[in-house]
Amino acid sequence: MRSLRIGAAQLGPIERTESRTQVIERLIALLRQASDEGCELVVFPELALTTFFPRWYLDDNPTELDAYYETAMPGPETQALFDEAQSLGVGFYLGYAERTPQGNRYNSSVLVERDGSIVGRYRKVHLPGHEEHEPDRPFQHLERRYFEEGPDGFDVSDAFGGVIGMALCNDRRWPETYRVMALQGVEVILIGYNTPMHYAPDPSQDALQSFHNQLVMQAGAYQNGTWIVGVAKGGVEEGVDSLAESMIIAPSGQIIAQATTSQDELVVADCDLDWCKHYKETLFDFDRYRRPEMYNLIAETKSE
Ligand code: CDT
Repeated sequence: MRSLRIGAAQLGPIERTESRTQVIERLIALLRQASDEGCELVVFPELALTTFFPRWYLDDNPTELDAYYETAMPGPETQALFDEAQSLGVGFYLGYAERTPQGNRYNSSVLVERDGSIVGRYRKVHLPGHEEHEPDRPFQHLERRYFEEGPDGFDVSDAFGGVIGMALCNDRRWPETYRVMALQGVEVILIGYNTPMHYAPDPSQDALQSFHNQLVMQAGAYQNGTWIVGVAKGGVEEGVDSLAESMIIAPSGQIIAQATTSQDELVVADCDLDWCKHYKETLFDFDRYRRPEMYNLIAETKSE
């Protein structure tokens, strides 16, 4: 048994006026609680340092837009989070908006080991939403305007005594996300998300947000024999209601722990990484049963 105690550190809303320092105080409070409860790895949401700014068309306010991105990780404000985590001996996953020295903008995450070193970086592959202002929507989803598609794919890291992978929000809806990491032996996939309850292009999906969240992550876990930790920034943020329901899912596909509020909340589970073998070495023994020569279309073709 290789047991890793993981904390899913769900966040409630972050208002537009909330400073980085205020948000980081909330993250540190969750980190301390996680440490008190014996967690070795804490998972924060996507874009965890600010309000979900893609909901606004900000061309008239480039100063505000620029301020949402981190130009260094750790940077002047996030250093306090790194320092606290290192002194507690707790590692973490953190989603944030990245601006590189070359000026590229990505929706990113980092994986930080218990000694404070960054052992993984991820740039969101599947960017949802739209590029242009669509004033008829009640709110925007301008990820495709404010970020570039991540160019690096899905790597995994040998860390925390296992094989750890990262994804962000919309990635969890795509089976390829999980499978590409499973083919590299992933044992835990960390996924931060911001999912508005209202989906303007097809509101018939609104009532299904919770179901779809569970459906994709439980299927991803089971079909790939991996743990999945899905962590929300939920609740009503600047008038937009977003799904909470952060959860930790076992390789069996079962939900082992789940948040009960839409606020800052820590959900803890002991994750036996050897549980993955039950699935990877039997029903989903890839080496024995997969037929990649039958799947060429998946890698060669974008759509019908
Ligand atoms: N952040 C993110 O990727 N959210 C999307 C919202 C739906 S597309 C507008 C998601 O897949 O949950």
